[in-house]
Amino acid sequence: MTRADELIAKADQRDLLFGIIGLGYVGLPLAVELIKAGYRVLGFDVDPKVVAGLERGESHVKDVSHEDLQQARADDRLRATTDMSRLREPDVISICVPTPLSKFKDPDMSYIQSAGRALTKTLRAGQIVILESTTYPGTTREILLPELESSGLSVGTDFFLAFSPERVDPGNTTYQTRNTPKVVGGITPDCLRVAMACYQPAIDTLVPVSTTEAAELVKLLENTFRSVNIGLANEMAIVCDKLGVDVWEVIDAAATKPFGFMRFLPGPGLGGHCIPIDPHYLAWKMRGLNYKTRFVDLAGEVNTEMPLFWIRKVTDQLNIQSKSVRGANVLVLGVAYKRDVEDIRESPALDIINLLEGQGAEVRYHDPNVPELNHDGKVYRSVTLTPDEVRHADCVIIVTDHTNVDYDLVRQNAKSVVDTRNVLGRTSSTSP
Ligand code: SAJ
Repeated sequence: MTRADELIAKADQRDLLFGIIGLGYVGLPLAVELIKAGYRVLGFDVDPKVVAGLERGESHVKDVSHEDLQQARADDRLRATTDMSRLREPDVISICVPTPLSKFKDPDMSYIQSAGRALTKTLRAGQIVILESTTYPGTTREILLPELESSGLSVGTDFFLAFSPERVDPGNTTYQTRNTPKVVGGITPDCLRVAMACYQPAIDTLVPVSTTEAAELVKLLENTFRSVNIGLANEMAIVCDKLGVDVWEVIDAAATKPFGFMRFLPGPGLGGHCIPIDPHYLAWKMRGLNYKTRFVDLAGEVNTEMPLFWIRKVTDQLNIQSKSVRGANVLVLGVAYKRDVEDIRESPALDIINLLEGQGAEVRYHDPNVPELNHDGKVYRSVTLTPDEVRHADCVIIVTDHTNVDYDLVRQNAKSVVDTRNVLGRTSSTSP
């Protein structure tokens, strides 16, 4: 029996110990799903607070309830550690670490590289390593493979290596880890076979592709698709503004086309830790091959420009009141990067606050999901949304269309409103 067959047989018997490096919004939901499928999981994280919390049965990930965690920890099937020397124990290791951008918008591969180095120290025959972090095409083959083979073991015979992009949409109650189809690509055919067998009990639909590069590109295509289409919607907002046409009416009417159209909406810009980041991984890789990914770059430019577009609208509203931006009171309504999340990473609200303060405005914010904001070394606290607070503002700019905000209170009391999400245009009630 080959090592691949041995691992597949163990997966079939659920007699595998699954290791997960990185117990965040991707790793922890995956751990819970694997345990529900009958596996045991040993989680690895560099943050002792995360490990201690999990050992106490406390979830730090919104999509994983304490009950889920308690259940997973029953009969000791979920353990967590910071001790990377224990990476020899698991038969399968999924790497779910961050892949941010450096300040020069280049891929920051440091998390993947340190996971690779830790794995090389403990790699043993009969293990499979699966990278899940979003990254540029070629990472698995060019970065991880040589690192792991520096152990002296050979891929496809001693150990196995695959790429399977995470597709977690935080807060999505319809699509979660088990029922979101999972793309898998292996360095060798046996790597693919083993990876599929390991995931199969925990994931409803697996989508094999021919190489790890194909799997890496699938994820980048998915998120670049969103960035480019959101960029088009934002450009339409600028076009309609110049033509004096209501862009929301135009998009709503276009969306009645039952085929060949997909609705995207203009907004304050692009936030989150996926969509503004992932396309830059592709652009960076292609620059190295002397190809300029013009669509990707242009969408990024249009999306990045949107905070400035909306600030001009604030200036227009203040002008109507014969007020300059300098010394004006502006209330920013919503700072999270999208509706009903508490995440502020890459949020365009941060750019809007910078631009307003840069022109001398007095800025306050209200966001029921973000009670405190640490930004550029300054601490802001969310103000309570009251008629007086709204009346105190010379202009209210709606940046995030949370459903738990009383927009009627804004409609009735604001001197002026800049509505980047067309919340007031969409609703007469209190939520979009
Ligand atoms: N946005 C717009 N207009 C739109 C849609 C989004 O301005 O029409 C803005 C949002 O406000 C946000 C940013 O773009 O600031 C990104 O929004 P998103 O809806 O793409 O949400 P994300 O960043 O949470 O993206 C995640 C991604 N999931 C993964 O990477 C696994 C993405 O692939 C999903 O398609 C997306 O969730 C989703 O569909 O909700």
